[in-house]
Amino acid sequence: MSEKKTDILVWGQMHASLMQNLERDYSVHKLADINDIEAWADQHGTQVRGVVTSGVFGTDNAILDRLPNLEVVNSFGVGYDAVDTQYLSRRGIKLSNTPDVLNNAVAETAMALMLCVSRRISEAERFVRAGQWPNGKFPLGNDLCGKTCGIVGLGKIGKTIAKRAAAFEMNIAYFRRGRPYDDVSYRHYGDLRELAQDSDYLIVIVPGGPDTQHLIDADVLRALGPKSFLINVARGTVVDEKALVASLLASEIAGAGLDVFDDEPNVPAELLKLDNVVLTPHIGSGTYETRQAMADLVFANVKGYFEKGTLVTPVEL
Ligand code: 8YV
Repeated sequence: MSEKKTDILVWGQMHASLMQNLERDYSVHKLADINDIEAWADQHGTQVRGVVTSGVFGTDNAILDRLPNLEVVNSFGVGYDAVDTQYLSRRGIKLSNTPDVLNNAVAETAMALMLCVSRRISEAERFVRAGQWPNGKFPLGNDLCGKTCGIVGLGKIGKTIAKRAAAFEMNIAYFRRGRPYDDVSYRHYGDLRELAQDSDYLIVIVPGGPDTQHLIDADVLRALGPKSFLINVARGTVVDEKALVASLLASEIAGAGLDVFDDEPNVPAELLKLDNVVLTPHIGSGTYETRQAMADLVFANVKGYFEKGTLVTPVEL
């Protein structure tokens, strides 16, 4: 007789190959298909040993409370701010994420947004499509070459962005509270306002969560100034969105490239009307190659945990 498969609760629509792998080897319950969570949990809650979710879906403690034998949460994405790590730690539940495999894709998204806002690519394309080219010339943009790229959060993705921006002959600077990193020679700022003041492009790539909530506030935006741009590929929570909208409407900064928002998928209506803002729907890691690598890494973590008792990329709780 074949062994009973381990029960896993999958939080939402996941990468197709990950779902295929999970459904082949595990007994998969899909949260999206469950209408009455209480009734479902009464029947299956005690069997569930694993949860598979994403950085965007996160988890909900009220649901996790109904899974008394839960051992592990495997999350698709590097950011896990939507998971209550203190809760997991209290219950002794392990967590994995997908670091490293998405460094390049997110860095490329940051570069794309930076190029797009500096050279007004989206606006220029709208100009051509609207048939405006025969009526006159399109306004000029800004070089990246020779400008200062200020990076808020010089972690693995931040360093990948720095390398790519350096290849565009930008000057690289970064913000880190306290001491500079020993392994980089980029200019260090311990004061975020000072970095903003000296940056032509301020790229935000710190983890989300309470520690970085509204790190980019009205003061930082004012310091950035009317000739400089904000790029956010981190989390919407890191930027005070109301302050950002106000600052854009008052032309206190030159523009913004935003891949993440406070209340995704809702984007403030004011931003939709602005030509100097480029808006993308949280596509930072969204390439075929990277999403496949992320899906494979989530599955390797699930397998690693249930077959060998070890996670490939555990989050220290
Ligand atoms: C999302 C991300 O997790 O890795 C992260 O932190 O924000 C993204 O990669 C991914 O889009 C979830 O589907």
